[in-house]
Amino acid sequence: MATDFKSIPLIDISPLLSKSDDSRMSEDPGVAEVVRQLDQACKVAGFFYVKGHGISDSLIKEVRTVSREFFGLSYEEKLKIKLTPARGYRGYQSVFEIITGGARDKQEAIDCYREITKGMYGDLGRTMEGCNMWPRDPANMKALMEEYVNLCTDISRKIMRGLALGLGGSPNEFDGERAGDPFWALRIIGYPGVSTTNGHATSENDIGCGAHTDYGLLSLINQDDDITALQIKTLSGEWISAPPIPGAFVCNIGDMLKIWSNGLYDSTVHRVVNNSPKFRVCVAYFFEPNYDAGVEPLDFCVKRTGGKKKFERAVYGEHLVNKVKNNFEM
Ligand SMILES: O=C(O)CCC(=O)C(=O)O
Ligand SMILES: [Fe+2]
Repeated sequence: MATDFKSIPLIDISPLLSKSDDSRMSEDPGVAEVVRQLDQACKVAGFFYVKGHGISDSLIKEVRTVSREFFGLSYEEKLKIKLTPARGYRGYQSVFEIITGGARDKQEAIDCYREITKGMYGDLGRTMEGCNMWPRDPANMKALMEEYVNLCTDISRKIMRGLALGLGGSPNEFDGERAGDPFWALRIIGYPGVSTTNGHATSENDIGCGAHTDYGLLSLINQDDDITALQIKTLSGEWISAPPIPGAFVCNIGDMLKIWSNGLYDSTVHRVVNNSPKFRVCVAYFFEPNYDAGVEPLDFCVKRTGGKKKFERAVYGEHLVNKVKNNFEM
């Protein structure tokens, strides 16, 4: 559970990344310090910034620039890659088509997921089967985003090793059947500014993304450098802003890590309100469990939390499908 934190810690993860393929990583003092900071951040806020992640500033910016170019296309052009259930809920949705917690969001977005071929997960996978939808223009968008996803997956896997150590497990706790083949998601999001309407009347304090927790394990948020719009809820109900730190990701933990850790780490509620006149771009990468992973409190986490499982077992793919089916107005 998030406490009454006042700011979000910034963590340099470079010592962790350089050692995370070493089976004796936990003995390294640099790794131990990163683990201590990650653990503290997850217990206090459920949110942290990371720097020293190795993705270049220029790639981070280009990902947003190309996204902005896409959102600048005509509505007709964007609709050519429209999200539909038949396409496995992959593709573009326009402003106010996306629903969080029952209310419409002032955002447009392209949703992508790890691709699932027909029959790969049987009935469990059917809803999400499909290929990602990329526009003809900008021509480099597909290749750029695929490169970006690979890099984010690699960093996330390594941060998860740090979190596994923080929880008191072995570094490889989330490899293999749990999240060795992560069902990652990428949401490329545009939030219209106040009165830049895209055909809709909009006003101040319109919610860009309603209050929610993320579904999976770890999210990496790449947000515009010049607009503060992401807000995080503290225990007493106060909203704290997560202003952009150029070159750094905002990271937060999701519902599945809450279950696996038996609540040692919680998924913190957050929302987005773009009260600037400018159009805000955010590219959010989500590192998730394997699609068919069964998620239940890990034994060593149960021991550390009084010996009782606080959460029921969930199957990640079921949890996701449940959420996705309620998120769109089709
Ligand atoms: O736009 C942002 O900063 C965050 C978006 C978000 O929380 C989400 O898509 O889950
Ligand atoms: Fe989120």
